[in-house]
Amino acid sequence: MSTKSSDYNFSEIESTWQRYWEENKTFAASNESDKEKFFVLDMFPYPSGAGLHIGHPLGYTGSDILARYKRAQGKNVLHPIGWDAFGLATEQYAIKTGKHPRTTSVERIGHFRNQLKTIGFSFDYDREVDTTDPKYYRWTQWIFLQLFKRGLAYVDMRPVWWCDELKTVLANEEVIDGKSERGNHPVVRRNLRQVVLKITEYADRLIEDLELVDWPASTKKMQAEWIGKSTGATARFALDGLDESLEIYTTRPDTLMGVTYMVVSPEHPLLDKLTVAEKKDEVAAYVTAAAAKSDLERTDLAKEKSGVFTGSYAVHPITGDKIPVWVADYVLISYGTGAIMAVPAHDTRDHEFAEQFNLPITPVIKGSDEDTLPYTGDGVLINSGEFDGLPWQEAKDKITEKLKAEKTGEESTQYKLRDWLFSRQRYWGEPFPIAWVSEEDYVTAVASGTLADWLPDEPVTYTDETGTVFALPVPPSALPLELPYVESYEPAGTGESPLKKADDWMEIWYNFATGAYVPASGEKPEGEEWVRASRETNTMPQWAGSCWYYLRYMDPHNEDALASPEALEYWETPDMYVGGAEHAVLHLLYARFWHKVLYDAGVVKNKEPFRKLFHQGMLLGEDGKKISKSAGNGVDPVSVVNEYGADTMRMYLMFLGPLEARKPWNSKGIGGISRFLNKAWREIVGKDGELNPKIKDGHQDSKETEKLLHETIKKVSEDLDALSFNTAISQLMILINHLQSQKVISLATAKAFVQMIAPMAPHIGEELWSRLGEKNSVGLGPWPSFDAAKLVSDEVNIVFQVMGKMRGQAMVSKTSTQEEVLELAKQDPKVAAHLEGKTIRKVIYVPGRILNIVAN
Ligand code: ANZ
Repeated sequence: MSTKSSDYNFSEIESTWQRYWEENKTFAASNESDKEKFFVLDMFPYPSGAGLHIGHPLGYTGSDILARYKRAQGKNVLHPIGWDAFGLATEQYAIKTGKHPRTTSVERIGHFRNQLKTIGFSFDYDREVDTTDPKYYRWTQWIFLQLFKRGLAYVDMRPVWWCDELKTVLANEEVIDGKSERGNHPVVRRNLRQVVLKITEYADRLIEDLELVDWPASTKKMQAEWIGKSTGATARFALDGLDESLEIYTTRPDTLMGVTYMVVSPEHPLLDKLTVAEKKDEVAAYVTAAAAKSDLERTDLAKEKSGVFTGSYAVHPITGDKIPVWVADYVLISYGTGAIMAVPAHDTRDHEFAEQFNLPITPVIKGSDEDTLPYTGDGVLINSGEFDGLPWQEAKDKITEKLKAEKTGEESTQYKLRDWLFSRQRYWGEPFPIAWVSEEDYVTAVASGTLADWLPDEPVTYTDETGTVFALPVPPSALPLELPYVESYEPAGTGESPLKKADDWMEIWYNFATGAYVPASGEKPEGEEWVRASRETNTMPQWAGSCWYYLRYMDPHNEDALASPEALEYWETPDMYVGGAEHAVLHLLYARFWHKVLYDAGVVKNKEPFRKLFHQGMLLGEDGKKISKSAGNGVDPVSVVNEYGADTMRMYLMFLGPLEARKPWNSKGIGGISRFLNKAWREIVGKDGELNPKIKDGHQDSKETEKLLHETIKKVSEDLDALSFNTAISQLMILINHLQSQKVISLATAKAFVQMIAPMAPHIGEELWSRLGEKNSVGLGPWPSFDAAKLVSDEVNIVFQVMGKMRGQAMVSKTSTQEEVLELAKQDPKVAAHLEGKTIRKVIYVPGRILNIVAN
């Protein structure tokens, strides 16, 4: 199949081949194949209102080239796409347009799919997943039950980030600098009932197993730092006049003798007791002010320190000295114990604080005579009584031992990682597959044995002023628990989910054995498995669906399991994952956590989900600034496709620079790629639309052409493996320029050239391939191979010397004899000039290098 045009009519060619791929399912991956598999995964898009932006085709083109290249090499390639359609983006678009999120999602997905199709990605569209499809989220809920039964889910009142504007709770990761990541709105702390996942239980494995993956070092580092494992000691300071002690966490127990004050965070449970009567008002005002600040603002070194003395004193565990206790917001409740021993001589923040409030500063570590305070380096102990003279590392152990002996402290390991706040007070998300029942009904359900495989050892409970309720898992056979249709899905702004309005779904008579339910307003059905229950009003966050979608691609229509064991075994995990570095922590950490839970459940066989990761760099606007609506510097991929064609856009995106580099779009350069593809076209297609007559089957290409062709095959293959597309394109440009300069080229060479441009510019690749007389898709291969022997030229450069001085050089055949080379040298005018009137006494010939003539 091909078009008939004699000119490079990209729009006709592109739509022709897109139709061909669709009709022939050219890119369908098979679950029953003897071929070696290759799984190339893209971070799937959330189909927001705006449609594709230029960042999508950037990464997607890179992964598509790899997928097409591996397919041409004969691999069974899985290159899927799907839709991350739950969550805030869709819901906000729905609220803005007044269309239900369900309608909106379907529409947006259709729009995204159509747009992607115009770019010619080799996705297997039969394997599409949509996180909002009950057939999909059935398994998201099933994985939640796996977490639930392992005791990895619990419910708790939590101080959480609340955004008034978005009317929702945000995860720590969604808050940047006191503002919501999405929309940049202010956030405050608020106590709300939340579902929380114990990701902290996996903290060590999440650090250790980073060793197993081939990821950018910076991303691994960010994950490790996010988990933030540190070792130190906790110490308990008695509180003067109170029956309690204040526990602190320090990474520097060696500095214990340099403590000059203590600090508790504004949220610390002991603060009220610590605050003396005359300080109450001041402390209360301070606490209110701190609640409005983000952790980052509070701990920012550049910010001025603030705090209030509580009026109370702690007692030093070794010296017995009285130490003032302050409240200050640079100490966070969420880390360590929420209280610190302050050592202003050796900690930067403490030093700033002490200077500001005129608190004493006692150096206890001496590095050299030139120490300036705060001194944070290593050294030996001073001003530390019995510990004086000890090197600091040793002092850490000694002091910790002493605390331990006196039962006022011990070693401690802390993590920055917090449990994962896994609920949103929103409509557009997966419902939690649990039902809240009374203790009595819970006991009945447990005793019935019907849920034996799905109950946690410790019941998940929640207590408020009305009493305690117990969470029963929905039996997996009753999944999916479908999200009820509600007319009004706008967040209430009270912290209650709009689901609360779905009365007949929320308040129910519930059959714990089957998961069946009827509205609580009706009559209770017969049978002891029918109990009064309430649904969970929260829904899961958008991260849920994206935690495991790569597994569903392996077997997307399976109704009995998230994927069959055979499919999981065959496809294992993606061989390459391409996506933005903005996901370095959140999505990539959450997905790793879930994968490990599935590993523990025996569902998957690999410890890590993404063995190899590649981040495409950020594409900036033409002005070199980050693309944003407000800057108006966006690039619309659809209009680029309309103007230049998808192949030109794809190639140009890859030619802008290394895929991983951050770089600006430049509309001026695209003409160069357009000319390149036109050149390629002209080389294959003659003026009359028939094959260019310069292409001759069986023609013997020149040595030079052969060598360049084989060099190009080698380089392009290596570059595509390394995702180094810009250099591959440069090499293809060199080749096409050379081919243009030849009067005749062989059919084989023309074919190899087309095979090599096809992964990058697939439509023109298919068209030229068919013009060369081929019947199958070029995408199905083969991939040209190079002959190493052809890479080596049989000519070498020989330097001519006369009396040791260079006088000329020439390319000569490797097999040339000394006599032949000497003849050649004598014909060189410069050599001849230096030999004039002289007699050749001796000739020294180093084959492949030099011919030196001794003459006088
Ligand atoms: C005394 C000390 C002396 C400290 C010194 C540091 C240097 P990393 O390394 O990040 O784990 N800290 C402990 N809990 C805190 C909290 N909730 N909010 C803010 N700061 C807190 O940090 C551990 C150190 O950070 C701890 O060690 C403590 O200060 C402080 F020369 O204790 B250090």
